[in-house]
Amino acid sequence: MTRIAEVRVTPILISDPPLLNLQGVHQPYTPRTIVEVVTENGAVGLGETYGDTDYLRLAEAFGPRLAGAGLTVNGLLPAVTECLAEVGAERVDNTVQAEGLRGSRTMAKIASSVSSAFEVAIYDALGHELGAPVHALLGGKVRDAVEYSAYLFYRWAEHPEPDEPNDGWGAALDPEGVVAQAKRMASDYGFSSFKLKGGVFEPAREIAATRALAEAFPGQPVRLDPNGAWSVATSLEVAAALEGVLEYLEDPTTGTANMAEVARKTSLPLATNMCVTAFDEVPEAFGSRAVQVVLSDHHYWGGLRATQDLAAVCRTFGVGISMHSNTHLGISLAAMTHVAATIPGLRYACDTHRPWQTEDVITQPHTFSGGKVAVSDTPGLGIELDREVLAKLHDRWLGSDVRRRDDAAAMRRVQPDFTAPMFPRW
Ligand code: GKR
Ligand code: MG
Repeated sequence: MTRIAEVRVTPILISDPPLLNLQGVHQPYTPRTIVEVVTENGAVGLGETYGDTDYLRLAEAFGPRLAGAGLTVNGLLPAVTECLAEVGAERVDNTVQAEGLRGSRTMAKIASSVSSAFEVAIYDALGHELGAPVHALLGGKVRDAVEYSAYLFYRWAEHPEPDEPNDGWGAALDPEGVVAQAKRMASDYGFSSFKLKGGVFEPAREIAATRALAEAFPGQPVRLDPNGAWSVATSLEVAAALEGVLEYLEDPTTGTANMAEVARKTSLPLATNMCVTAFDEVPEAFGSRAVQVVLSDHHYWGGLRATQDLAAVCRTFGVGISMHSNTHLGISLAAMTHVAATIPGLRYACDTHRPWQTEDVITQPHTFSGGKVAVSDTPGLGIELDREVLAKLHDRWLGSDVRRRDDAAAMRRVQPDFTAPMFPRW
């Protein structure tokens, strides 16, 4: 079997619209790391992960260590973890606020997020070598298309500076704006599940927007995710107001104990991508019945096989599974689609930020039909790197000093006294 000849790690900056959340607003440009694993036969496997300095530095340090290795994913995470112990990380923090709305930022999570990019790239390369799609390497698809939800955001029309990217979607700051955004998402992409990112305005305003969505799309699933912004009491008030309206309430409050208390007192299922973000957080959360749906993210759970493992654990405990998303490009969407295609009992449409990205590093960006992405049966992930775009986005990275996602700093350009609120905000 062929071996790995070379690994390339390329930092890029991708444009991002001014989407609002609890911690501020998305920056005009956000970093991602693109990984290429090249085999001795010249097959290229692609991976994508976060681009913040700690992730990039680790990916750059680890990549060359794969030269000469086989196309195997066993042992990858321990090797990346060992490399991280050598290179270190600057921003490690066990509080749930630390990772910009993705739960805590631990050494283990930095390692698994970086390992996942190499794992995906190795699967892609292996698929090219064997002439098999990644889903087949993961055991085979159980569906031909994966359903995604419309990920709705309160947002400004534009970033503050005139020369910054403008995607033309316009502002959405009230129920009418949110419904108009949802209608465009439904007509352009065919989505029929809707998730509103909350935690931006006081709960009553977000309840009104959620109700407006439910009225505009009768019978279609609607979710609300304030990223843990509310106290237990506020969560229960919102839950009472939206019982019968929401499919699930996502991370109303912060911490497993608080989520468990809310879960005990509402009939709404609670979903999370904040209080259960790693395997060692599962026993407490499942034991206390704090969550009814885990939103997996193959980046920070450690890759595609880890996502399948998580799905098996969730199945065992009767907990639902779906997928979380952060700003990402087509390599990650391909990886999400392949792994989601292999998971039995995926009852909820997965999240994706992809419609918000106006650029991609793959030659044929995915299309959504009826809110779904077709599962590719061509070898590997079924995508090809657009080297011209990669070079352009890398040049942008070289010419900029943006080295991490910092929504609070982006918000301070407009509100100089803004600080990301401590939990709970309301
Ligand atoms: O992109 O603003 C955002 C989201 O808030 C993201 O950072 C979250 O991690 O999408 C995420 C979520 O579901 O919490
Ligand atoms: Mg969430």
